[in-house]
Amino acid sequence: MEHSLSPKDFAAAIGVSESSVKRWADDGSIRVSRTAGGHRRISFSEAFRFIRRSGAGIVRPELLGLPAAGAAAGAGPTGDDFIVQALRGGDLAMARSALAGRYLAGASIGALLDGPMTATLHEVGEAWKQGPKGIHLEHRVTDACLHSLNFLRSVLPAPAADAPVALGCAPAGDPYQVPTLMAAVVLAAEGWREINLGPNLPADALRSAVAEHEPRLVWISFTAPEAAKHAVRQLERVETAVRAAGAELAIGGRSASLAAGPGSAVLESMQALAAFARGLVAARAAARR
Ligand code: B12
Repeated sequence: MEHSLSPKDFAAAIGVSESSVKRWADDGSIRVSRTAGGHRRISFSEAFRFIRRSGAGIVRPELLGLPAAGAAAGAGPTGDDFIVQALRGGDLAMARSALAGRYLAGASIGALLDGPMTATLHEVGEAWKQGPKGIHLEHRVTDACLHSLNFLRSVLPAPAADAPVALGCAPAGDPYQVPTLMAAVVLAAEGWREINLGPNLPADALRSAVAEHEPRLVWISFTAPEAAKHAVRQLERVETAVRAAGAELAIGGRSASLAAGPGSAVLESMQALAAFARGLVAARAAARR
């Protein structure tokens, strides 16, 4: 079940009176649901949407699932460094809190993922060469990234009923979980209904998902070089299925150029993916006018 707050706790979280929150609920500024007993409840995702939109301050972040020290440090002037340290130390609560604190203070999800989260993973990728300690660090940091990404994903606003669908994966033989989940979170933040099929997805399974869900956008993230080279043979058929569904294909990742054919564009970053997705939405809106 989704986490939710009473008006009293939400008021305490942002340092306003409970009656203000009830007034905002009644005039529609905050969407509430009702318990069986008729009491108002505010979902975490609605609380996050309201705070980010209104610029409300956060007085008691722990009520939003964010340890106070992390939320404040993440939003402060050395926020990037704090996020890197929390992820590197495998401190799940601090990491999610620092990232969410920055997001609530107005940072874009794409910038946070391309910035401190990717920087941490790249740095850890060098530590791996130093032996078992580096390898265990690699696994621990991956877990902290997955935890933080799933937390952000759970507090983003639910997509609109008519939101476009995006689906994506990493290809067969590619075990990398983080970049494809990043793509899902970025697209969710853009208002898309995202379906992340995760790592190691056979091309046939991707084609079947495209036929079933009729997405507007399909992403594939390539990290493992061998898997990317193997995917070259499959990608053409995937592209045909994607175009037949009226969708666009967005590919990226450090080995994407090994998989890309002459006709496929490689996007460099999560911020580029967000811009691409916005472009598709704008093009559709223009076509309807
Ligand atoms: C975590 C990790 C692992 C974990 C993965 C765990 C998991 N469950 O996900 C495990 C332990 C499995 C692993 C295994 C291996 N790994 Co490894 N791994 C990493 C590490 C540290 C992080 C990978 C990651 O998640 N990166 C985060 C992503 C977000 O960063 P990014 O790829 O740069 O993505 C950015 C852009 O490319 C773009 N992007 C990415 N995808 C997409 C998709 C779309 C649609 C778009 C638009 C954009 C986009 O946006 C991102 C953000 O800016 C990297 C280091 C690194 N430099 O990435 C090494 C790294 C990839 N691994 C490497 C190696 C050598 C291995 C192993 C061979 C040995 C080992 N380390 O144990 C095995 C091989 C596994 C295999 N079958 O291929 C090398 C690869 C070198 C090469 N030849 O390419 C790296 C680079 C480390 C290094 N510096 O040597 N690894």
